[in-house]
Amino acid sequence: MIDLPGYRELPPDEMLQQARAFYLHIRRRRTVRDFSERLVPRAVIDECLRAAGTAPNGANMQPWHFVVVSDPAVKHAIRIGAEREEHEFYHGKAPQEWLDALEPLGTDEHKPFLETAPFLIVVFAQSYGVLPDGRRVKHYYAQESLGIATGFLIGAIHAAGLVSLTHTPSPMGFLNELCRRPANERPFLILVVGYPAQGAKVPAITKKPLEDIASYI
Ligand code: IYR
Repeated sequence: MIDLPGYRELPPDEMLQQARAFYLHIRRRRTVRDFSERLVPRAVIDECLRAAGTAPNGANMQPWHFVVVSDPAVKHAIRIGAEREEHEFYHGKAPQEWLDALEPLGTDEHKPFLETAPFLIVVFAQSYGVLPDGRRVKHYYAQESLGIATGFLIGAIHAAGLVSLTHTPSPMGFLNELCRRPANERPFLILVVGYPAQGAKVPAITKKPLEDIASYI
């Protein structure tokens, strides 16, 4: 055990100020579907991924791998694979109730952003680890861990002044081959990252108020 590194207690007024400032910062984040082609420095993505890698996770197994795709040929192949799945989803697989729920978001099977945006971060969850000698290492709470790490990643991208879109084509099996990832890894989601297109529009949606999402007992 070591001393808690870098911990700094805040006086109550500063604590409230910081909590409020973070809320005001994070509530400006919006999921964007209209991306610019503008390039983003790779060093920025590196820092965002480092932030994601600090996330709390099951037994500190860090059961994740992030594949950053900028190669236009791979992005194109991902778009083709995703649009094929999405076509099925929007034309038969999805129940009407689900399609109705998506209506306000204006989504459809066309995913041009998978090619327009400079970076796609394909997030993989490792269901188990593999030692150099081939033995398997058990991973715990991989889904929860990945959710938290992806949250950190989305927050870091927002803090860097970029926008992102969580895209979850399903099934996503084709991503293992395209991203050259092994069988112990499952695609968790694709994070589309870049600048918003000029005049990018987002749906007029709101978040639930505090009283509706939390209670104190
Ligand atoms: N994966 C589909 C459908 C979709 C599902 C949910 I839940 C969303 O919040 C948004 C979209 C698509 O990407 O279009």
